[in-house]
Amino acid sequence: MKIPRAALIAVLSATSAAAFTTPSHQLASRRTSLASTFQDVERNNKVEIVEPEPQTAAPPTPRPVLEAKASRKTRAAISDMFKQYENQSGAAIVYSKLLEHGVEVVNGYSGGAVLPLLDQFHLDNPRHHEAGYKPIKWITNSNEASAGHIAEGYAKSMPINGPHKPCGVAVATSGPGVTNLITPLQDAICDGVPMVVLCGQAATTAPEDAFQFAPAVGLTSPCTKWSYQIKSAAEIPFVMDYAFYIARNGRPGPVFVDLPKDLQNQILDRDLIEAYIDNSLPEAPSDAIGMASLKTETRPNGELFKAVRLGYESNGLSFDVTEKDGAYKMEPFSSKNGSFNDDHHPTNRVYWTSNALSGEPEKVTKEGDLSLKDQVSKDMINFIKRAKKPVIIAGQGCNDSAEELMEFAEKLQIPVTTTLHGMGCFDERHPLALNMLGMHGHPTPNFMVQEADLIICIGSRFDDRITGRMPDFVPGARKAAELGVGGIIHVDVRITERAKQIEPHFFVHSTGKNFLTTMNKALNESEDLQIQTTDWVAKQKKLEAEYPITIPKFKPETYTKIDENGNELTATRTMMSAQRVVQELDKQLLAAGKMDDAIFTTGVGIHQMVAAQLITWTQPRQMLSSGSLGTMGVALGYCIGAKLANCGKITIAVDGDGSFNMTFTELKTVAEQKIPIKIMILDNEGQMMVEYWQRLFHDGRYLAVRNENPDYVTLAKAFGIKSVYCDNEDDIEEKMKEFLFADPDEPVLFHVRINRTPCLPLVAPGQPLDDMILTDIDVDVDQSAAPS
Ligand SMILES: Cc1ncc(C[n+]2csc(CCOP(=O)(O)OP(=O)(O)O)c2C)c(N)n1
Ligand SMILES: *[C@@H]1O[C@H](CO)[C@@H](O)[C@H](O)[C@H]1NC(C)=O
Ligand SMILES: *[C@@H]1O[C@H](CO)[C@@H](O)[C@H](O)[C@H]1NC(C)=O
Ligand SMILES: *[C@@H]1O[C@H](CO)[C@@H](O)[C@H](O)[C@H]1NC(C)=O
Ligand SMILES: *[C@@H]1O[C@H](CO)[C@@H](O)[C@H](O)[C@H]1NC(C)=O
Ligand SMILES: CC(=O)N[C@H]1CO[C@H](CO)[C@@H](O)[C@@H]1O
Ligand SMILES: [Mg+2]
Repeated sequence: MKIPRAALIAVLSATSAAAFTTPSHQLASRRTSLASTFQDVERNNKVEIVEPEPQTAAPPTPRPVLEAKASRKTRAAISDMFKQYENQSGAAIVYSKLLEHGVEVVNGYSGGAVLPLLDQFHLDNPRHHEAGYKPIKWITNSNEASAGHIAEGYAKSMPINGPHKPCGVAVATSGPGVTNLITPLQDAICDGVPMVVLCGQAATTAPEDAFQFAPAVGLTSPCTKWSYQIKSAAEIPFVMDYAFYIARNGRPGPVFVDLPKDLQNQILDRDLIEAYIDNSLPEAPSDAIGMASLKTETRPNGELFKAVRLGYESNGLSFDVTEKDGAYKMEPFSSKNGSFNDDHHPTNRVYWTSNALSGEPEKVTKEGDLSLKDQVSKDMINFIKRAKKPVIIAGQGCNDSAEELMEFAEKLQIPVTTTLHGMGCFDERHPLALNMLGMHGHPTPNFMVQEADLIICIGSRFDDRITGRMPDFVPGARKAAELGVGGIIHVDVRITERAKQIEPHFFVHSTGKNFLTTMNKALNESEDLQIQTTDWVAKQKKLEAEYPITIPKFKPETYTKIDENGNELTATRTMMSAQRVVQELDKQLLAAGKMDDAIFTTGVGIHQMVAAQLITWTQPRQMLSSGSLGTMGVALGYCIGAKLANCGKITIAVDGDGSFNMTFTELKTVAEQKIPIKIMILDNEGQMMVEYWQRLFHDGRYLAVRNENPDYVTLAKAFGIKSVYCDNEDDIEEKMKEFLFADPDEPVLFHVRINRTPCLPLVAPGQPLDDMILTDIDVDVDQSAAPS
């Protein structure tokens, strides 16, 4: 499918690109009708071209002519835009694009297939001489999985008020380099972590099944938002722009780019640019040709233009090539067609469904704008205002709107519970804070979510870890809905989340921030605002007093220890629980006024859930944990990444011995780069989370859950890292202080020997959310409940 070059070079409009974009919310606010078919009507209208008033009496130009003209204009702009990469190698363009996208640090590992790209990072590479920019910091890790986890930790914690949205970058070689990255990629797609992974690949000219070839795109497609192997160095500018856009926008996530070695070395000369524009930019998407095509779109002023459509045929997005003072930019353009587009351009629409939750087939639906003037929005505001037992579930989608959330909750006195990734979006020092809900949630939010008449879920996807058994989830809201006085409101940036787990009465397709700001404005303007929740908040206080999280304590014991001279002696100590140690950590950071400056990472296990429960979360993006995939071994990598992105913060890995054992080779990076992170190993010589399930569901037949650990203090020494040890309640205060505050500029490893305690409460898998195991006694559990 070749486009004749002659047709393209013809007339080029002398007018500049007249580039501008209209934010999608402005487009949305133009809608007024509530008809459920309105959107479709509008779509049909949109397709028609609004011709500008003809200035002379000339007849209107036929559409095909306009399209051809627009196509030439866009192709010319692309040609100009690509000039800045002329004569660069593929690898050099990749590096230039990393700089353009604000990348400051890259983690990775070497290998033959990635050498051209790797060479770009070398400070002696001539490209950096007098280039007028700060070269990207390259960090070599101990394996590619670590590089991925570090990139994730970086992205998860990177400040969100900078010029670029957060994103982590990892670089590796082909074959085993790629397969080692599968775990972080899956981890990132599960938890919505923006990350761009760049890997070498055997040359396109290599024989079949060449050395270190792996079907990288096939392997990574299921665990990325977009995975693509470049077909030419000429594609790289588009590939990199699209990679960063996709990773950072909509619900963020990972992207994989496969870079065959010959194409890393390919020079993008003028001929290649021209051949690309002529032959690889069809007028309709084609996965066979490449990842870019042109698409006819209409600007809000009615002007027809050709957008650059990037990505795969089925899931692509449109961009407007704009020019300002000779600098070209790819502005995202909502093509208002399809869920992939809508997932990246929230429509700010509100969808109301009657009989939601009731399972009745006959639904009445209405939709409108998220706006104070819109009737559907007004109905939603009234729905909220009259609730007597409302609860807000705040998820990661609130990570940039803590202030708005606080304003909203305070105005109506609505208690707020948070998911694992939402923790800190609502300051837990506030009386309305219910803390975390879910399988290991605090008892109070679990009880209150079940009893609530109205659930307002903002930026969370009703994961099974927070709902328990779905048919038994939110019985109170179901009952209230039957009586017409309550139900569910779900706010999500992805249209595809609508009714995925549970059908809401109102689905708001928007960001948490937009929703909360609109609600707060509406409440500011409403004169009859009455607090309906006084009894409900009183109930919260009562439940909190009645069902605190208990801190397991132990009696003093005598034990034998070996002193420095190898002599055995008998000594006394009081062992601690994970809960006790985390409580001390929390206490000291709060007392020192340092909580707002701390970022925590965890592995997976009871130490993770205990940290979630007992740390007083005060800031969004303060808890970096593998929530959805539950990846053991991430704590160290996340923590390194968090420190790289936040050098002024105290970054603390709260790790389990099993989790730490999986990835402690990364201590090498900590030592080599002198990254002053704090690593606390809660060593219960076992995998307590699994052990407890074996106790509950397999009659205590323990297998594969007891660890024989190395001496972590000696291990730290082997890497030249300072360490602190504690196994005794009597010492914990002082040792914790030393760990936290003694050497702020040095990495420290804190080995804490603890007793095996479970993390309670626990909602057994497949049980209703309020059916919690609260105390560690022999409990009567349903052994047939399939743990999952
Ligand atoms: C990579 C990986 N393998 C296996 C598991 C299953 N798993 C979940 S928690 C856990 C035990 C974790 O042990 P540890 O890190 O010591 O945490 P503890 O529960 O003892 O605090 C295991 C094996 C997992 N989550 N991730
Ligand atoms: C690229 O190289 C060619 C051939 O050496 C040269 O004519 C051209 O000016 C170069 N272009 C740029 C933008 O440097
Ligand atoms: C919208 O997308 C569908 C396929 O997803 C396509 O058939 C249709 O032509 C598109 N409509 C417009 C207006 O682009
Ligand atoms: C609502 O009013 C308060 C108090 O005047 C103000 O601080 C806040 O910014 C307003 N909120 C919005 C969203 O306008
Ligand atoms: C670490 O934990 C694993 C289980 O997670 C255990 O089998 C092993 O003995 C421990 N020690 C080392 C050095 O891996
Ligand atoms: C996963 C998620 O929702 N992350 C959001 C955190 O906040 C940033 C900054 O606004 C958003 O861009 C992310 O989408
Ligand atoms: Mg353990």
